[in-house]
Amino acid sequence: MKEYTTENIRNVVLASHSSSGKTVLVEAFAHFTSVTTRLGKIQDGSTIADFEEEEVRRGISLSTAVVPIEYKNCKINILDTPGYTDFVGEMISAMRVADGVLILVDAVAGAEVGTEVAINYAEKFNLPRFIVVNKMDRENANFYKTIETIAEASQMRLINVQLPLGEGGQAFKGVIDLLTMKAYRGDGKQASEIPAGLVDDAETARMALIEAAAEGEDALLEKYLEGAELSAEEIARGLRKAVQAGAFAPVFVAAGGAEIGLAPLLDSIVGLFPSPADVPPAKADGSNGEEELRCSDSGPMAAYVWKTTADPFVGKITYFRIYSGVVNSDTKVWNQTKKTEERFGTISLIRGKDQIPMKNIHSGDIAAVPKLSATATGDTLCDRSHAISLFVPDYPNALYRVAVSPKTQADAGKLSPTLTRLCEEDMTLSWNQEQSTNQTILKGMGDQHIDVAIRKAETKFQTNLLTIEPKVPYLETINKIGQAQYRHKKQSGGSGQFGEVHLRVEPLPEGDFEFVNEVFGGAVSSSYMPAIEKGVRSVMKNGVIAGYPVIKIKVAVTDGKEHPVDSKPVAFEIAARECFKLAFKEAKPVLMEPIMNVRITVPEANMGDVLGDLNTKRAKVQGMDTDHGRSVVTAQVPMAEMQKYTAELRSITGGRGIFAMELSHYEVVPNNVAQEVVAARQKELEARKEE
Ligand SMILES: Nc1nc2c(ncn2[C@@H]2O[C@H](COP(=O)(O)OP(=O)(O)OP(=O)(O)O)[C@@H](O)[C@H]2O)c(=O)[nH]1
Ligand SMILES: [Mg+2]
Repeated sequence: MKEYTTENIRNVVLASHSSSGKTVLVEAFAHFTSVTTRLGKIQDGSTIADFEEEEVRRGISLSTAVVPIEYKNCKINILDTPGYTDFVGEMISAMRVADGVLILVDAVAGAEVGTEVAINYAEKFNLPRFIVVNKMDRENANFYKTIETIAEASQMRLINVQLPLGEGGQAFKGVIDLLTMKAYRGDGKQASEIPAGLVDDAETARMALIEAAAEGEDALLEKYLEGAELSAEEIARGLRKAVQAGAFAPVFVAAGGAEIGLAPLLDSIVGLFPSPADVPPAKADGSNGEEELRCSDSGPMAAYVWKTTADPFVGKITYFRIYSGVVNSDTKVWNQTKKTEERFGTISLIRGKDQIPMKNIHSGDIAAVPKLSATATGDTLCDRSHAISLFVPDYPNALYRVAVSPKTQADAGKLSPTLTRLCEEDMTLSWNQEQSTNQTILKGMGDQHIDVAIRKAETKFQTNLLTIEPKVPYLETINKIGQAQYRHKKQSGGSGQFGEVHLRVEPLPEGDFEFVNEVFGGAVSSSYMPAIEKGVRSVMKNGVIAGYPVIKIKVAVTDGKEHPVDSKPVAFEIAARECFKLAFKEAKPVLMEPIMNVRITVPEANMGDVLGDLNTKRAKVQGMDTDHGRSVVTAQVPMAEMQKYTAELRSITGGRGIFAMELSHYEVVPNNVAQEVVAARQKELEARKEE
């Protein structure tokens, strides 16, 4: 591919509800612009964008693919994002580096949850956006009804730039372009006259388009209001400005799968969307505060890493977008986030799974480089002598948790490196070792997200993992004072063991653990105290009543006995362990559970159901509010009740609800619940014994 400079680049994201035809539309663009000689199909797993094994298997996109195409002396970098909500992190990363968004809407289904999500993020990132009413060749496709659903689902102003030439099945022949007032049949290479029956509709729609275009520039609006006619050039200019300012979203018509409407849509992508040189300068943190980076080859080098892939065969690939300056192959680049130098080998443009090696990449372009050692998604790469940081967007908190364990011994050693590499690829996936439950926790956006990660571990990294619902990290403590004594004695044959310990345990409201020696008159030498403390601590770690760590306790050694020959530290350690268990059981032990602060945001219509559901969850509702027309509930809910909430809220709200959650504090578990937890622990211990 030839080198394209800033003015001739367009970075465009395709975003929508799953199955609106993004991947197929990219395929159609690629075919139309002669990247391929055959149109790939989702059903055959032969598209450029869905090349990963899991994408082919499931028939949906799971990560963002970059497909650059060349059209009318421009390079359009198309970023095909997944529409399924679990993978929204991919869409966020793609929008972070795009200059325009195409929001596709299925012409039969109309606006769906994913449409709203895509529109909301496009607004958040302040990106100019097109609406594409797609799949117009489906039976029952309905252009005007689809537009109505979009208008209902968002506050966005919509202006038709095209009208369909027929709709539904074979009847959909092409598009009428209101700018040129021509009809474009099929892929749209050739223009023809608008059929007589549709001229009136087209004239009316064009009036609205001209009025909207006039708003793009004060001088044009004045001229328009004075009743003067705007030239074609003026209309195009006004429209371009209004779209780039985000004043409204122009509406287009297409059927990617039938390769209809491609040329007029590409013309508008090139003509209406900004090049990287046209967008406001990127803001960056420099050594002297905030800096503005104009996108130009002559500026200081600055690039943002928006995607990383880890593959055992290809190795690591780092995708970046340049915000200023140029990037050349075989150079050294400074990673300001990690404060380290990285060696760039051959840089490539990426098209699906293919790499196209390039010598230079110009300002504003998107490219990739293999085998960087320290760089991760979200990092800024720049010139060491002009160090700056570009912003990292907010990603939603991943609240769906599973506990993972290796399937076999061979998998055990690969567990942590595999999870680390999977999480490196994905800003919404993370893992940690939960100390209190001794489980490895994998956190993601939902069951599909976790499922894909587990499959990738298996196919890409040959690590087989099992998943179960994670244990709630309960804690054990006591409510009153308890005392006990225990003698450990083994004096038959060989060297003997002897140690006797008396302990008192007390609740410790402030602080987690205190250990004191109250032995009077030397019944137990102080040299045995460390062994006694060790014994106590080992039991505290594993719990007494239900296997959870013990906290908020004071332990006093009050008395004991030792033997001049047979006493040794290990004997006191064993005695202390047993004694502590007895004293603990005497002291009215209780379980403590984590209580979460939860904030749930849902459409007003779902509020009743959400509250009803919270009622069954031991929740304490703390407030209700509205925010941008949506209802917000804040509540404190035990973590044990929130384990499956990602899926539950999705089903209550049809995917329109979101929630955030963080640990507030620990509280005593009510008796009936505690009994169940203790019983589960007993069962687990018995099962372990049988093994
Ligand atoms: N009739 C018709 N079907 C289409 C068209 N475009 C796509 N499809 C079909 O719709 C399904 C989904 O298409 P995709 O391109 O995978 O949709 P997507 O938006 O990429 O979906 P996600 O990757 O899940 O977000 C596939 O079965 C396609 O064959 C179209 O223009 N007309
Ligand atoms: Mg797709």
